[in-house]
This record gives sequence, C-alpha cells and structure tokens, in this order.
Amino acid sequence: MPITRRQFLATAIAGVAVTTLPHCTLVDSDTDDYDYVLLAEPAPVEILPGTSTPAFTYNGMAPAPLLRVRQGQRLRVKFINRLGQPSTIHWHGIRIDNAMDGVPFLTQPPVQHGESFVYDFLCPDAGSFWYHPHVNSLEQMSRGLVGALIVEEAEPAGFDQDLVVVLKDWLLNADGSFKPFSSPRQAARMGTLGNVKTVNGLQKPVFEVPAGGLVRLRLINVDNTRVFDLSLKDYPAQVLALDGNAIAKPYPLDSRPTGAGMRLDLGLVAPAAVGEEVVVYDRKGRFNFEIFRLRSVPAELPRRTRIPALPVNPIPAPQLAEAEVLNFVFEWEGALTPANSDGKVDHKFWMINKRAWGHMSADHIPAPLAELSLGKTYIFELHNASPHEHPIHLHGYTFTVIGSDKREITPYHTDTILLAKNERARIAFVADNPGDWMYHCHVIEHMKTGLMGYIRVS
Ligand SMILES: [Cu+2]
Repeated sequence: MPITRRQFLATAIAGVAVTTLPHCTLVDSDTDDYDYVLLAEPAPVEILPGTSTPAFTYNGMAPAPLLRVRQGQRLRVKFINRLGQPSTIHWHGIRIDNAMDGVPFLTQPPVQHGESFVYDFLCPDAGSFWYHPHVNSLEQMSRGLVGALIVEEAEPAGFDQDLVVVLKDWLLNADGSFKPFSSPRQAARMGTLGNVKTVNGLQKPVFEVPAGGLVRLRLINVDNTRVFDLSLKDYPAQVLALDGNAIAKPYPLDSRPTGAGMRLDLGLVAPAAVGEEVVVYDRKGRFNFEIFRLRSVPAELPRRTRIPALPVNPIPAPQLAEAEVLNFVFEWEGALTPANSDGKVDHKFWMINKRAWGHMSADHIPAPLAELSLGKTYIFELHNASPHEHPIHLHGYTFTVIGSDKREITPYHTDTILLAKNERARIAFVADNPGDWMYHCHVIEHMKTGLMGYIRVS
C-alpha cells in the first residue's frame, strides 16, 4: 500500500534521529493543506557562546529547519512572514513550477509583513537542495534565513546514517552583534567573508556516526560568499552527488571546490573502531583547515564496505547537435554610480553581457538576457572575464556541464557552476520549463552589485 506523504514525513523524521539539525514542526494532522509551516521572524540566537545574535529565523531557528520530502511528491509549505519587511522563499535547485520559484516581481509579489503564501510544488529530482529568501537577500541570508531541503530518493538509498551539514559563516562582533554585511571594497572583489564559521550553527562540532556504518554526508554551502575546497585528506570517501544531483560513476574524493549555494554528497564507511574520528577540511593550497569531525560510536551493524551509488535524476538529455549557442560574459564594471539625491550610492561593480542589474523592484525589471524557445536545446558559453570566482546559478533548471578550458570535465548535472578566474565553460540543457528564470552569481554581494539577470523560456 503506498504511504501517504504525512506517513512518509513522520517515518523519515524517525529514521534520521542522529541528524543534528532540528526538524521542522509538522502541522497538525487535521489539515491536509500543507506539510510544513515556516514562520519567518526576528529572534535572538546564540552563535558565539554566551552572546546573543539578532538573527532572522524560520520557526525560531538559524540555520533554518531541515525539510524532507520524497522524490516525485509535492511539497507544500505555508510561509508566514513576520520579519517586519517583505520576503519570499526560493527553493534552490528544484526544477520547479515558475510561480513557486520565490523571486519577487518576476514570479510573485513579495510577501509583506503579516502576510502568508503557500508554496506548493512537485520535487522531480532527488538530492540535497536548500532554501532562502530572494528579497533583501544580503541582510536576510546574512542574518540566518538559510535551510536545507532534502529530497529523498524514491527508493531508500541504503545508508545507515544520513547526515545533513549546513555550512555558514557569520560576520559578528565579540558581543554577538552583526558587523556590516557588506563593504564596497569586498563586494568589488571576492565578497565579504564571515569571521565565525559554523556547521549546523555550531563551531567545529563533532557528529556521532555508527562505527563501521555507511554514512551519507550531505555538505551544503549556504554561505553568501565563501568557497570551500572540501576534503577528507587521506580518509577514503566517494563523491556520490554534485550540487544535489547524483553522478553516474562515483569516484574517490580528493577535494572539491564548492562555492556559495553548491553542495557535495559523499559516501563513506565510518571508522570501525569506536572513538576514532574523521576530519572534514577546507583545503587552502598545501594546508587543510578543520571544519568539523565525525566520531564513531558503538553500533550493531552488519559489516559493509561497498558504498551504494545513487540513481541519476531524470534530467532530459540535451540534443547537442541541434543546440543553439548563447554567449554570456561575466565581468567587472567597476564604476561607482553617482550618489542619489538622498546621498545613497548604488554600487554597480559587475555585469552580465555589459549590463548590471542589482536592484530589484516593481519598476526596475530589465528585459531578459535571452529569450529561449520551449523544448529546444541550448548551449550557454560562459566566460568569466574577471579575476574572481563566481558560482553562477540558473533557477528552474538542472543543466549539464559539458566543457571547460581550465579543467577536464566528465559531464555532470548541476544548478550552479563555479567559474574560476578567466574560465570559459560550456553548459547545456533542454529549455523545457517555461517562465522567467533568474540567472545570477550566488556571491550575494556580486548579485546585489550587478551580476544578475534572467532568461525567458516560452
Ligand atoms: Cu560572483
């Protein structure tokens, strides 16, 4: 007998009790209108021990509650806004119905303070996704409105533990208050880095894993800026999925650069000896900096060594022979626009195809960067003509990375590609999802100072 969504959610929650991220409160079973409620409101959280940080939270938590749904099912979330400012929720990486994409003015009116909005959408792909606002993103995401959305495979993937790890840096004073979220100097370069590194809201935590057990580690970079080069040094781990999407042939991890918005799913066998640890690092050149660690705890599990692969998502294969090629150049504009009459300076540092768009409002929506025909295959030639990295994200689609002049590419599915300085890369996809789709850098300060646009598919 097929289980209902409600039964599934209840089971999924019981099955991952070891996960340290808080789970969202399920709504009462007397309503069938939605699966989760997310209430956004300001609330104090403790990031630095003994201090209070004036965060923005969903359901009082920052990072936000972990949401789980099963592939092929609908997810229905009632969003209530009590932030004191407009907001929305964007579901990063989901091939979603355009009306549910959470982009103000482009796909929905901003949800005002005191209002609510029910997001109701199908999740066609399994994997590690996440969610965040698309309104006043610099402040709202800096203050903590970022959370993981896990779409379970249609059939259980066969791990003993599924550990969701959300990586976010905070930019705080010693008393827990926020330092300014951005500075023009950093926005014009790599972006402003935080000074307090957290993993599921904790500094250098230790997570318990079952000794000898099969562990799936879902690393989700919800930071505004930072690129992690994720590594386990010499401890063996298999790369199972990139940016949420399973790869056809898992391979051993060396390290993987993971920019803002990007994800890495690893499979590993926890150390058989109780108390033994595995350290997860951010690699910088010859050096490895600890992010967090896993520690084996007693478990009665059958001894297994084979790490299961994951089923590849049903992404339509691009028809490359008949594809149309479109060029996109991401570059530095570098001009300071004159101050407005109120003395405010609207910085524009970055542009896509010679156009900067950073400020979003009802009367400030430019023409699309490109108009695509529904059903046709497109190849995007991406050129990062700047000396900084940019994680370029396309909404509503999962594209295939097919080439780069900087690295060898085994084609893979993703929603975000990290362009190295001066890199030229090629991505391809079938334009099968109609609507206006945001297309921007996920370094939030780059986006807010020009590196943003959208494509129209009709
Ligand atoms: Cu960027």
